[in-house]
Amino acid sequence: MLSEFEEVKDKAEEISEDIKSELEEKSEEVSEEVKEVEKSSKIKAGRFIDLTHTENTEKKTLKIEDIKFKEQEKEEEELDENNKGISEYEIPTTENLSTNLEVTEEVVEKESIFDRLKKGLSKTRDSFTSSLTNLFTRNVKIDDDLYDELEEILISADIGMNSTIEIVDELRGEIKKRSIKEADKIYPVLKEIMIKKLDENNLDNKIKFEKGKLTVILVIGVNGVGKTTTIGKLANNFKNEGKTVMLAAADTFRAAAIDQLQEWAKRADVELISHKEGADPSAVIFDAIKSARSKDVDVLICDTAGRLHNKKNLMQELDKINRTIDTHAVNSNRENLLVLDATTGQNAVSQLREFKNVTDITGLILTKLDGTAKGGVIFPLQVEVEVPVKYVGVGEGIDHLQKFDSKSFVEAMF
Ligand SMILES: Nc1nc2c(ncn2[C@@H]2O[C@H](COP(=O)(O)OP(=O)(O)O)[C@@H](O)[C@H]2O)c(=O)[nH]1
Ligand SMILES: [Mg+2]
Repeated sequence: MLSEFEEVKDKAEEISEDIKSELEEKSEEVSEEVKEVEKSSKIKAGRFIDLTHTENTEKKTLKIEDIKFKEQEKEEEELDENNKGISEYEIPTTENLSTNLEVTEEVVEKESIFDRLKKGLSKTRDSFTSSLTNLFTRNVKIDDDLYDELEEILISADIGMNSTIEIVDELRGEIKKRSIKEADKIYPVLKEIMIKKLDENNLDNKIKFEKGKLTVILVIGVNGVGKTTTIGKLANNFKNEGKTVMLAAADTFRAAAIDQLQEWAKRADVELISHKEGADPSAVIFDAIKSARSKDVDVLICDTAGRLHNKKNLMQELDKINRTIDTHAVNSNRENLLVLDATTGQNAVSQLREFKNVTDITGLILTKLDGTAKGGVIFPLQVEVEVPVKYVGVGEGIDHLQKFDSKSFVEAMF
């Protein structure tokens, strides 16, 4: 019995040995295969890392490739050394090179600005275009029902009652005049009319600048609309245009407001004039004007506090600030820009009316378009209250402020 057991045990060990050595052999084969695959994929893909390989393989591939690149770089350097002094070697002229670069940069820049606007308006577009497409493809006939439904869609996109009526009336006229019979042909005509509407009161939306003359921009608006953030972005924009910029921290209501503007001044790399919390805003602006004048600054941007709960208070403060600028920055270009938060929809329209009653507004900046489906509010602001939008905010970053352009705006809405 015992010997039988021993025999079985021996046999089992023998089999186990066999399996073990067979496994070892197989594993060696597989590892060879992996190495082969690795080698060929490396050759095919250069610096490409095959993610199906293990982490170790990745590191190894990178290392080998890095060495290869270093060697290549060395070779190129040596070649450069050898080429020095060879006169017939054709080098592109710096003139050609820089024009080419400018052209490419311009194209890239234009694309990215529109892409950013398009991305910023994605919420507005999503709700707006899907209902429009639905309407125009569903209704093959152009009749009163279609126009009624179109009015509803425009109003629900915050375009406002009066602007909507004006747009739809003009559309009816154009469709008749051009003898358009199919609903799906309405789309481009609607776009055209919307652009025209935005242009009516926005032909001149440039900030006034003149060489050798100071431009003073007063930025106003209720709390939280994005004044301070917008000033940071504006400073960056102007600086990129080659202008010298100074900021005045005339929102002295909270210390945090001054710190926040200081942070933006640092980010945009421009100078800031500030006093302590609670100081007279007009005194800050007075100092800033003096400093801007002595340093030949092109543009001074003044932040203000946004308390609207007491209209009389606000009016008095704005009056005093305006007088300070009028008296001490004589012969300067003036801009009073009202910042409005697009996410508040029709509320932004009431804010514009209220501010317009207490002070001169030369232009609007509509912020937070990236966070709302209410981008259509730009229509009542311009068409009904007749104040041009000069800039739009499409995000919190320093590059997220764009000059307003009706065509791009409408294109991005659709
Ligand atoms: N998403 C988004 N947020 C913005 C934009 N502009 C400002 N904000 C945010 O709005 C908040 C209030 O901004 P702030 O500049 O302090 O407003 P102020 O009280 O008017 O000075 C901040 O969190 C900003 O980051 C914008 O265009 N898009
Ligand atoms: Mg602020």
